[in-house]
Amino acid sequence: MSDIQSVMHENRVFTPSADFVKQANVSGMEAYQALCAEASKDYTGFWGRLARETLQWKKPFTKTLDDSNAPFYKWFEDGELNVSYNCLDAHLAASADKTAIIFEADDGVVTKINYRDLHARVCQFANGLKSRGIKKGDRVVIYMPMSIEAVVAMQGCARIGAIHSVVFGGFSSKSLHERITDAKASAVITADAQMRGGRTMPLKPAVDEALTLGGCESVHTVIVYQRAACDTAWDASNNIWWHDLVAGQESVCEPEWVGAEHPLFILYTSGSTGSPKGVQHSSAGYLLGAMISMQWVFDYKASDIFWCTADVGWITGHSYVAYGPLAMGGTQVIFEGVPTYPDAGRFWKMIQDHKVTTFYTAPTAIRSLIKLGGELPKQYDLSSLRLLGSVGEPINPEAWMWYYNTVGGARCPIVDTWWQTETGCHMIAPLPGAMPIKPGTCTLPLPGIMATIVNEAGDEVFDQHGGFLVIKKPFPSQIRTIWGDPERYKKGYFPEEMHGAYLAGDSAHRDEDGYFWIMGRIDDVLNVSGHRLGTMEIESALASNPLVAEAAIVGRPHEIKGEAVVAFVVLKGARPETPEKAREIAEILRNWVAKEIGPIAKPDEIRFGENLPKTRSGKIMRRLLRAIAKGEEITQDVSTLENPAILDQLKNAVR
Ligand code: 6R9
Repeated sequence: MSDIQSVMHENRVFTPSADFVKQANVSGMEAYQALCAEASKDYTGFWGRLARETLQWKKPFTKTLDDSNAPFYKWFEDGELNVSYNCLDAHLAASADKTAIIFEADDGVVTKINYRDLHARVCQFANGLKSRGIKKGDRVVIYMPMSIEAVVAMQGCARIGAIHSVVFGGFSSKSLHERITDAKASAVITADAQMRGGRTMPLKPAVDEALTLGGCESVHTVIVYQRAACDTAWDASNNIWWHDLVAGQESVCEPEWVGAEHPLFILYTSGSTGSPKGVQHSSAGYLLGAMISMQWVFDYKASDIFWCTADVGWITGHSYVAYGPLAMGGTQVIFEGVPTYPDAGRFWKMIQDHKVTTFYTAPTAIRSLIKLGGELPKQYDLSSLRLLGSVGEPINPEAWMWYYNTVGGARCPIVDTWWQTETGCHMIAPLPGAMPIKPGTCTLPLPGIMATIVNEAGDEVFDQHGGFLVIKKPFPSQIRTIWGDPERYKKGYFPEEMHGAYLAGDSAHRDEDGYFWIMGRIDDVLNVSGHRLGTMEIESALASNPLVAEAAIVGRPHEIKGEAVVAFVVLKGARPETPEKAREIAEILRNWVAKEIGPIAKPDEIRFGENLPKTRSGKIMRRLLRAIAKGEEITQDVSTLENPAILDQLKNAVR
């Protein structure tokens, strides 16, 4: 990017208000710096202190970090605890009556459950699991809709030391099968159906089908939660209704005390190549990360009403739905449905109705809600909000400004949180009462997270050209291994050139304040005529044009330039009706990008769609866009796609 001016120079800086700073858990930049200094001075002492102060231990640990077999790190290894105890029992003495979960169903029906009742339900369910012979170390696949029961299922596994692996309800039977067999699961927990956008979508048939695909002999139990009154095929040899499983079970269940390193869960995530990787997380280190980030980044207070919109099928739904908020003893909203049903005001109405204070969602949700109703938030009372969060991909400054002004009333700091399935919790994110924020940057690493940027040789670079994002030292919440494939873990995340640092797979650069700007996955960086271009930079340039709602950039091999830039664009208004009109707007946008970044970044091709192909977790599926850009037939699995029809529209678009 040597001679291209990055568009990610942001002059707008938002300093936290004096009131926010005053009440913040980490109050002021000096307080943040003091924590960083403590971590630099005595790294293991710092994490040891936090682990002692934050978690409740059955047996205290004596050694903080064992790095003798790096990169297979062990934290707090001889300590014993139980994650479900920390999330539930820990609050019973002081706040048994406090609401733990406010559940809003797709149809708007609201159910609240307090800590006492949630504890009892988790215990009953855990006893139910035990009654089926499920025990410590067994793997349990959870394939459920967003519900109180999904959280009960996860917590119930944690209570008996079973290792859960949640599979997002939008995955196909084939993906489910892949995960069940890789994890050699003993049981599957599912529901008859899920409700989304007013529709009943059966879930159990996918489980039934997965189990017929072979290699699932390990599964001896399928537990089915009844969500809808729909016909459900039944195999009496191993199927059991959730309500029958828990009927008559005791509402107390002594937790299984496990070692700090006992795997809490496996969560499958896609790598750049090959089959999905089973990211294995620990018990203590993982929970510490979830809790400490709740305190630091979400500035968690006992009075908060916290709402993270992520599905429990993703890491965000693990750390900031199933574990973090409960471990803090907080009240949280869980939502079954979709943001556009019955209309695009649903999120805003829910914030108003439940008096949400902390709202955490993804840029893609924000952008689509801007497109569907940029003025809608104004119709609701959003004055309960005090903090906003963003996760999943870089947030372009235009969407950031709208989120800040229209949703947050120019009053709420935005925490743009960079992290990954593998890191377990936030890594680079503002501590909102400490650092000034700027649209588009996730700012600075959390205290004790030694993130930096290096070149191909693993040497640190501090300039604005950027390089690979790495984390130099091990940290408690990190991935422990890839389930069943330690070699892949070692090779993929700790390649030799990185001298022992964790390679995140993202590229980034730092600005003059040392703030990190994520440029995209390493494989999303284009090389056009020898110039390195972040796809995100071009996307951001396009999105800053008043005509554009959303844009995605991919590379296509090009004879002369190495790679050509292909843009997929969603306009704010309707899609251009005629080829002439499409070409005219494309030319305007090409010139716009030339002006914003430089002629080198001008898209060679622009295709207009009504939307972009997205997973149900909201990530743009760039690999599909790459196939379309290359004119290839799409042979990949598209079962996780929210909107498959969009592919044909983009394939046939004029360019
Ligand atoms: C939490 C989560 C991880 C990848 C990560 C990066 C992208 C996530 C981001 C972000 C820029 C942010 N990513 N948060 N990029 N700014 N605030 O999303 O985990 O599904 O494993 O994805 O998502 O590319 O490497 P996961």
